[in-house]
Amino acid sequence: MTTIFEKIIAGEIPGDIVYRDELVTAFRDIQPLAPTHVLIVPNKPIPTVNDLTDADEALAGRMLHVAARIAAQEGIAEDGYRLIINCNRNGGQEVYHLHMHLLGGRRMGRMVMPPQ
Ligand code: DGP
Repeated sequence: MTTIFEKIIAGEIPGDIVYRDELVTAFRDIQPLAPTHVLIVPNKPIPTVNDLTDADEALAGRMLHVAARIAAQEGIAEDGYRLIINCNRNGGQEVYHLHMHLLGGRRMGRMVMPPQ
């Protein structure tokens, strides 16, 4: 099933794209949780981090490297930021196209909520 992220990558629906190369695209989250909230996504549709294969190691590394480059572009590298990949239900994943959240521009607080 095609996700909303595939449509943004293909240019079929608008996205505030901040970076693109042959492996990944990065665009601003539509519901930002911090002054900087960018999603770094593979150009090809990989549903979750569980679905990465040996052949995707360069892609996975690129996602991390691009996140750091965007953090520098956004001026948040020195103060710091948080990178998050949610996986499946317990991870809170909502869109089943692998993506890394880059969050910064404010103190991010505790890493996870304590059990409710
Ligand atoms: P996750 O819970 O990790 O699957 O995060 C999905 C994120 O995707 C969530 O922060 C909101 C964002 N999102 C959902 N729909 C759209 C959209 O149409 N455009 C953009 N830019 N972001 C979206």
